[in-house]
Amino acid sequence: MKTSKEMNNLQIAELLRSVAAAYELKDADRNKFRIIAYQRAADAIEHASSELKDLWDDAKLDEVPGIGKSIAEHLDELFRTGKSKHFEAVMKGLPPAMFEFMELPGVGAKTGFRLAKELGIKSLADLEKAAKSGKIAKLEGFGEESQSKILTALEESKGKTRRMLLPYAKATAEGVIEWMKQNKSVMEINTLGSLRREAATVGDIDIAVATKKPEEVLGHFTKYPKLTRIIEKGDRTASIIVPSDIQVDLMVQSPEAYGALLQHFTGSKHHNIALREYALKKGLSLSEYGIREARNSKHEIRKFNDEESFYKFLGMEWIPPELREDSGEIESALSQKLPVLVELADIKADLQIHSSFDIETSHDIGASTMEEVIERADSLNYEYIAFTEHNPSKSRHNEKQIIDLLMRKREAVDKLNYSFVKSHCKSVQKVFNSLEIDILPEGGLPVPDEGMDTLDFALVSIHSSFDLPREKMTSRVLKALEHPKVRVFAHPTARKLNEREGVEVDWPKIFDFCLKNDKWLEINADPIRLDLPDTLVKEAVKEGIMLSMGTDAHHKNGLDNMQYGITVARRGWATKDDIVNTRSLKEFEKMIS
Ligand code: DGT
Ligand code: CA
Ligand code: CA
Ligand code: ZN
Repeated sequence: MKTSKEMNNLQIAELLRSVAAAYELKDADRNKFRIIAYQRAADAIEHASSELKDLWDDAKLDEVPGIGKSIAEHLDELFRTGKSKHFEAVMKGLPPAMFEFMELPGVGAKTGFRLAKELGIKSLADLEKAAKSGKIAKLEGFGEESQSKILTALEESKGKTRRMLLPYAKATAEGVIEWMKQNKSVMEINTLGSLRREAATVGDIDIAVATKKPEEVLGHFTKYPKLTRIIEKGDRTASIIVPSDIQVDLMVQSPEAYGALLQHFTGSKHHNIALREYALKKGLSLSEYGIREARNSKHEIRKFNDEESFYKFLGMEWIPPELREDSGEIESALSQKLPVLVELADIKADLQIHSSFDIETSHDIGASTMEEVIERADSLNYEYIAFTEHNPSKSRHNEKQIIDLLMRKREAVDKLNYSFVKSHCKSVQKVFNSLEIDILPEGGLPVPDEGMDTLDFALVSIHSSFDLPREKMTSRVLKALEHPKVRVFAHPTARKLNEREGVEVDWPKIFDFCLKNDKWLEINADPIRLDLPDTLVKEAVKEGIMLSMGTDAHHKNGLDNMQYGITVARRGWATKDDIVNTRSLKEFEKMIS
C-alpha cells in the first residue's frame, strides 16, 4: 500500500475506495454501512475545495461534511505517521494491483480481485497483455464480451488527463492570490484562462499581475510556501507546481498595458483567433502588449490599461469572459447587443434540495434536516425553496406504502409552512413539496398518481440505464415529462465530470417538447454535474426554454453551490428572464398552478 504524509486528495480518495473494496470482498453484508461510509468519505474528499492535508494542519478535518469520526481518526494517524494500521489491516492479503484495476469503469472489487489473483498479474500493462492474448475471456464467467469491455476501458483510460473541477481550481488560485497580495509591488491581480471564463473544468491556473517591478513579483511568486517545484522563471512569466500536481502560471505586465495582457491570456483560444481575424480586416494587429497597425511594424503600440478600452478601440462592448468562446459574442459586441447575464443576486429560490427527511431511509439521503435547510435558505435571502427528496424505491415498497410515505412528507411540509417558516424566517415565505423521480428505463414513473397528487410539482431524472440508444432514450424522457405534475427535467444529460459522459438524446426534440408543454430544463449547480452543460444551455436559451436552477444539495452547506450553476447559466448566455427561480414567489406559484 502506498502511504505518505503528503498524499493529495485524489490519492486519499483512492485509498478510502480501496478500503471500501476490501470490506466488500471480505464480507459485503456485514460491512454494508462501513462500505457506504468509506465511499461517501472518498467522494467528499475528492470534491473538497481544499487539500485535506492543509485542513488537517489547521485541525479542521472534522469540518469536511462526509467524513465520520472513525475515518477522521484513521486519517489523523495517516497524516501523523505516514500510514494507518487500520487501513493496512483491512487491505491485508489482497493483491495491490486489484485496486489499480478497479479504476477502470466496469471493474468492481470482485472482478479486480479475480483478475489480479487468477491471472497472477501486477499492472495495467499486464492486464492489457492478458486481454489481447485472450486469457481474460477464458476465466470462468468472463467470456469475449467482458474481455473486450476491459480492453475498451483500458484504451479510454490512456489518453485521459484529469482536469480540476471549478471550485477546486478557484480555491487553489485564491491561495496563490492571497500570497501574491502580500507583496507591495502587486498593483492588480486577476485570474486568466479557463478559470476566469468560469469553465466547468480547468486544466491549469493562470494569473495576471500588474506591476512596475516584475522581477520582485516573480521572485515572490516562486517563494510561494506551498509550491512543490518551480518549472520555469523568466522576465515576464513563471510557472510552478502546487500540491495535486497542479500548474500555476503567472504573467506580469506594466499597469499601462495590463488590459491587453488580461485580454490576451483570458482566451479562449478560439475567441482570440476570431478577434485577431476581425482586427486584421481593419488593418490592426493584436498582442499581449496592445494594438498596432498590422503592416507597419514601426508603428508605435497603443497600450490599454483595462480591457474595456481594448474592446472599445475595436468598436465593441466589453465582452464578459464567460462568453469568450467564439460562439457569436464578437458579432453581438459589435452591434452592442450582448445579453445582460443573470447574476447570483437575481436568484430567489433553490429548486433541488435533498433533506434528511426519511422518505427512503437507505439510499442517497440528505444530511441536514428540513429546518436546517430552511435556515440556510433564509440566510441566502431566498423567498422559497423546494424539497426534492428521491421517490421511495419501487422495489422495496408497494404502492400503498409509497402513497403513505408521500402523504407523510406532504404533512411535514405543510406543517413547516404553518409554523417554522412563519416563526423563524425573515425572507423565506414558502417551502414547496416536490420530489426527484427516477425515470424508469421504459419511461414510466415509479410513483402512482395518488402519490403524484401530494406534490406541488415534480422533477424527473435519469439515474440508471444510461446507455440506451438515442431514439429509445428520447422517447423514454418524453414519456416521463408528459405527466402534468412533472415540470423539471433534472440534470438532463446525467453526466458526471471526470466520471461519466452524458446520455444520448435528440435535444431538438426535447427542446421542442419543453417549449410546447411548458416544461423546464434544470441547471444542476453541483460542481461535479453542471448539467445542462453550457453549450446546451445556450441552445435552450435561444429556443426560449425556461431553466430551473437547483443545487442538488444533500447538506445545508450544499446550498452555497448556486454560484456554480450561475457560471453555467452565464456561459450559456442566460438572462434573468430565462431562469424560473428569479421569479417572485407569487409569479412562481402561478407558473406551477
Ligand atoms: P485550460 O488551462 O486547459 O483549462 O484552458 P485555458 O483556456 O486556460 O488555456 P491555457 O492555460 O493554455 O492558456 C490560457 C489562455 O491564454 C488561453 O485561453 C489562450 C491564451 N493564449 C494566448 N496566446 C497564447 C499562447 O501563445 N500560448 C498559450 N498557452 N496560451 C495563449
Ligand atoms: Ca489555464
Ligand atoms: Ca496556462
Ligand atoms: Zn438526481
